[in-house]
Amino acid sequence: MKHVELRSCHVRMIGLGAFIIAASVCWTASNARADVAPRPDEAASLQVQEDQDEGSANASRRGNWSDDFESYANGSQMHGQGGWQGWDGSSGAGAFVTQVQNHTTGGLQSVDIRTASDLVYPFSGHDSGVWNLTVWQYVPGIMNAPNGQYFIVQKEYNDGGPYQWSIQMQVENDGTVHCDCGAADNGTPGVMWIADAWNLIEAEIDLDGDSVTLSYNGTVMGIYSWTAGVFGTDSGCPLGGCIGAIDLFAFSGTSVYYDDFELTLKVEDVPCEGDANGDGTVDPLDSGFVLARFGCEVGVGDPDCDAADQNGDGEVDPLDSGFVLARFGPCDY
Ligand SMILES: [Ca+2]
Ligand SMILES: [Ca+2]
Ligand SMILES: [Ca+2]
Repeated sequence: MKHVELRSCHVRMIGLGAFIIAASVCWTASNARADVAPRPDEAASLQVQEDQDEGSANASRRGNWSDDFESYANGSQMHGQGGWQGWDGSSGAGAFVTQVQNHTTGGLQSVDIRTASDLVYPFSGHDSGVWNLTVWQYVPGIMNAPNGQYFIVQKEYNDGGPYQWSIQMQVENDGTVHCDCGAADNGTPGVMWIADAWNLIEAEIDLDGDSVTLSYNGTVMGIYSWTAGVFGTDSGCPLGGCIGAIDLFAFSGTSVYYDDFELTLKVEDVPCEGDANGDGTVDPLDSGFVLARFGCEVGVGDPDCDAADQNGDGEVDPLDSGFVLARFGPCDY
């Protein structure tokens, strides 16, 4: 179990929802558990492909998601659709479905991020594993965004806060994309965006190893700590990190389009079957661990009892002893 505890402060101008503040920003990262409220809109669209593994202790680690904007009415407001919302729940910070651009094979639509847009997709339950996030971003050559257009992933997002930014990329009028990779304005050289074309943003987010690798059109722009992130308030997540929300922030710029979001679990932290005590080997100690917990109540907050239910049937009994016995040997991690 990893423990991370860091603290740092920055003073800078930051985009915060639909306005700018000069802020002295301090953050503390730790592996203290946060109570991240489930968000009722997560399964609201057919485009949301939840891949829950029912009955598994790892169910919350799953939650693959994609959105190609094809299931919404052309011209409709994304606030309140498909799990999307304006920043802090404000409909005024929403964005509209458009057929001006599309990336989806056989599709017609994307989302138009412009002027007041500050469109958020909150997640929940992404608290471990390695995740790939990809999205295509169309930048018109005539884009005019004097303060940049922002692609953001929040490690923490809650309406009204607290928030924490772990990815922030700025598309600039001068033809470059910059990132706050690991720190605000850390001087990372920008890469060129391709005008009047779809540009690929990729992030590999390793919640177990606490790192993120951020790329633009295949060029790695930064590899840095996910929990240290960029700036904001960290109220903690299990196992060193979580994925809070995507945020598409126009900052008063003209249109930039996004399409074909995909968030996919790449590596799951698969537990070793039979290793009830978690020491990396399945042996008589595990048999004893299970035996000592025969009859305990599973699923009420006792992690040792839950671990003793090795076959996942909700009881700790001789079937679990047999399950362990059949797997004696080293774990094959
Ligand atoms: Ca599309
Ligand atoms: Ca063991
Ligand atoms: Ca059992």
